[in-house]
Amino acid sequence: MAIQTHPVFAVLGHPNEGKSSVVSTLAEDDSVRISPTPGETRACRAYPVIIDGREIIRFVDTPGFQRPRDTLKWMEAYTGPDSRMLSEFIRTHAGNDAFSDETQLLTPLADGAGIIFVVDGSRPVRSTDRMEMEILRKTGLPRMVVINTKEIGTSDFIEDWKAESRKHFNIIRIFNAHRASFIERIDLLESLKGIDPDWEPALKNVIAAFQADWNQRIDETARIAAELLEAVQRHTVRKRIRDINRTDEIRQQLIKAYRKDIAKMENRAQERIRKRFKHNIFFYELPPQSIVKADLFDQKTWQALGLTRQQMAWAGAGIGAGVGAKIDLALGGLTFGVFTALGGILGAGSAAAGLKQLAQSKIKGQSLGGVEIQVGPVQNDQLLYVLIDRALIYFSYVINWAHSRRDRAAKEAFGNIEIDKYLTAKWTEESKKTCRRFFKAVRKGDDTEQVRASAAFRQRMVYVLKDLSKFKG
Ligand SMILES: Nc1nc2c(ncn2[C@@H]2O[C@H](COP(=O)(O)OP(=O)(O)OP(=O)(O)O)[C@@H](O)[C@H]2O)c(=O)[nH]1
Ligand SMILES: [Mg+2]
Repeated sequence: MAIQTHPVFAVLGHPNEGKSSVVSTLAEDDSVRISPTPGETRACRAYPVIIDGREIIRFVDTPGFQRPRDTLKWMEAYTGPDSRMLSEFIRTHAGNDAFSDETQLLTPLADGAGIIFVVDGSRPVRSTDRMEMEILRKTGLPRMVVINTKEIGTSDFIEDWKAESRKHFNIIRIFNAHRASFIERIDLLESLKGIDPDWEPALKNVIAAFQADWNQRIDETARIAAELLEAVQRHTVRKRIRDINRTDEIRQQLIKAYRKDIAKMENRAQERIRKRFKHNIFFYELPPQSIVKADLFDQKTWQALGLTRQQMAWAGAGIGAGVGAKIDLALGGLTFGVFTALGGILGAGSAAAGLKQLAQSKIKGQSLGGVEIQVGPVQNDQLLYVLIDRALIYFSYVINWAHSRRDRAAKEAFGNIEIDKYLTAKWTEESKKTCRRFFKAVRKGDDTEQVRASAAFRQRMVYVLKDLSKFKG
C-alpha cells in the first residue's frame, strides 16, 4: 500500500464540483486542467508533492461520477470479500465505455488511496450525491468531505451538506479551493491527520515537511529581496561624450535607462519569488490598481507607500545627487574629484553651464578626452524602502493566489490583505536601523560588515514575511 512511503489521496466527486481545483491548490500545481465545462477531467492523474527531491504526498485527480446509481447497485449486489470489491468492479467493467469514468475513479481507491470527496456547497444535496457518498462509504477507506464553497456568499446549503456528510464521513471541512491561503491548506492537512490512526504519523511528517518548506521559501524571499537591494545600490549607467553641450540630453537618456534597469531587476526578483512559490503558468497579471504594477519611480507609488511629500522631495533630491558626471582624460582614465559636486549642480538644473565651467576650469591646458556622465549609484534610502515595500506586497499577492485560480486578478481577490501594517513606514525604529546599517554597508563596500548587516536585514524580513503569511513556524 502506498501509505508506507507517502500518503495518497484521491479527490473524487460529481462532475464540475471543483475536484481539480482542490487538487491544484493542495498540490500547488498550476498545470492542473480546470474548466467550467463538466467532464473536463477524463482520466486519473497523480500530482505528487515533491519537497527537497522527495515525494511527500500525492493527490490523484479523477473524473466525476457518471453512473452512481448503477455502480451502487452493483456494489449492493456484490457478495465477495469486501477487500476485493473495488478490484472486482474494475475487472468486471473494464472496457465498458459506459463505466469508464467509474473504473477510472475507483482505481486509486482499489490501490488503497484515502478519499477526499469534493462537493459544491452552493447547491442543494441531491439523491445522486447520496449515492456517491454511499459508494465511498462502502469502500471502507479513510475519507473526508470537502465542501468547496465555490460561490462566495451562497452558503445556504452548507448545513444540509454537513448533515448529509456526517452519515458517511468522519471528517468534514469547508474549503474554498480558489481562495485558500497556505495556512488554510495546512489546516486542511491537519484535519486529515484524524482520518485514520494508521495514517497519522505519515501525515504529521507531511505537515512538518510543508512547514519546513514554507520556512525555506520565506528565507529565500528575504534573500532575493536583500540581493535586489544590493544590486540596485551598486547599479550605475554611464556614457562618455565629447560634446559637452549634449550633457543634459544624454543625462536624461541615462536616467531613463537607469530606471528601466532598476525596474528590470525588480521584475527579475519578483519572478524568482513567484517561481519559488510554484506559480509557473497561471499567475496572471496583478490587478491594475496594484502598487506593484505602478511605475517604480512614480511619485504616486511612493505616496501610496506612505512616504510624505517632504520625504519624497528629499528622496527626489537624493536620486538627483546620484546623478553625477565624471570628467576624465581619455588615456589616463583619471577621474577628477568632481563627481559629487557635479551631482549637486545637475540636481540644481544648471547642468550644462556648470559642467562647462568646471570642465574648463579644471581641465585647463590639457587635452579633454571627453565627459563621462554617470547615473547612480543611488544615494538615498527611500528608493530602497520602496523596493522593500513592493517586495512585501508582491509576496502577499503570491502567497494568497491559490494555484487553482485561472481568472484574472479581481480587486476583491486581495481585498482582505491588510498589507499596510507590514510596510516599512510602520517598521520599528530598530528595524529601520537594521536597514540603514545594511544600506550603508553595501554603499561602503565593506565585505565583512556587509555579510553581517545583510544577515541582520534578512532576519527582519523573515520576521515580517512570516507575520504577513500568518505563519508561526
Ligand atoms: N469561484 C470559484 N470557482 C471554483 C472553485 N472551485 C471550482 N471552481 C470553478 O468550477 C468549475 C469546475 O472546476 P474544476 O476544478 O474543473 O471541477 P472538477 O470537479 O474537476 O470538474 P470535472 O473535471 O469536469 O469533473 C471551474 O470553472 C472552476 O473555476 C472555487 O473554489 N471558487
Ligand atoms: Mg476536473
